[in-house]
Amino acid sequence: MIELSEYMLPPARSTLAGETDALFHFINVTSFILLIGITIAIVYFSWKYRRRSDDDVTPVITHNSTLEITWSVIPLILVMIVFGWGFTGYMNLTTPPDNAYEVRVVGKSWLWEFHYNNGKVSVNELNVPVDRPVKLVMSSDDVIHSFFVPDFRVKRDVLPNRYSSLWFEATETGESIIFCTEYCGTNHSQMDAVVNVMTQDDFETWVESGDSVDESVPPAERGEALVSRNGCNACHSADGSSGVGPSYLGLWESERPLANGETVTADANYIRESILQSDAKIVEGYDNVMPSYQGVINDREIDDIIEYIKTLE
Ligand code: HEC
Ligand SMILES: [Cu+2]
Repeated sequence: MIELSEYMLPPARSTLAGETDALFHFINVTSFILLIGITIAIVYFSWKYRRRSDDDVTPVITHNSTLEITWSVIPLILVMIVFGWGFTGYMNLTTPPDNAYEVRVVGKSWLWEFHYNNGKVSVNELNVPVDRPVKLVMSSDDVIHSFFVPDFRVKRDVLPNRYSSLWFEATETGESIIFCTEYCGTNHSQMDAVVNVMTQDDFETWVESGDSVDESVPPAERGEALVSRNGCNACHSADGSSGVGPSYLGLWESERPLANGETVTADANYIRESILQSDAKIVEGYDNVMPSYQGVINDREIDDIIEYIKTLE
């Protein structure tokens, strides 16, 4: 079975992945055996009972109880096995252990926010401890998204106005990919993130660390890193090309035409407002799709982002 998994599936990196894979292989292998058996029977019987002469007459057969019971009971048993196995697997996947570490997940078009229990927030990077159950409590700020980690074999829809949850326990450290698997608009295909599984100690250190600023790095460079870490680049470019959102190139202190006909100067306050209350002023020609970063990006970080935008003239 392990060989089969390696051939057909991504690596299994959670405690329940093995069970899910085993059921998947059971269904595949039994279907394959039945396919071969039935095909051989069809070919053999067509040959054995072929018409040999013109006065070959098919005998009248009303029924054959043994045969009928056999072909009803065998599939019934198979279906019951698959049902029982699938149901216990489903229950295990939907019932997180009591000691699970909880992380709040917010899906937004088109990024993932992760809120930890001490107020720490990360964007598009979920950090979790290895060998410890983690429960995700998820909701969406806009449309339906879906949270999928192939390596963990977990997937669940993320809905607006309602919580959904899933849990997993990672079995090895390293990175795995998170996909959004519910088509959610223009940049859906870029709505991916990573789960970074760390040792318990590394995780404690990371989650306890304040958002300390590395003073040795110039502010504009920190800003550039922030813009990439917070998923801004999915919609904004630094080279003048416009994507879902306008480019940062030449933005600083330029006159911005707004959708309501007014014009504003792109100063520090305007950029700050654009990040925290993205729907306050909409740039003409663009849709109001930028998520709000209120509670995700703090003032120090906004300063750094502004310094970065200033360099793009
Ligand atoms: C989902 C796409 C998306 C993401 C992600 C996004 N933005 Fe935006 N942003 C937009 C769109 C669209 C506009 C123009 C409409 C508007 O004003 O809301 C915009 C407008 C802006 C503006 C005003 C720009 C101008 O030309 O006047 C700034 C500044 C800005 N975004 C910064 C950011 C930063 C910083 C981030 C990351 C922390 C970010 N955006 C993430 C889509 C996005
Ligand atoms: Cu999505």
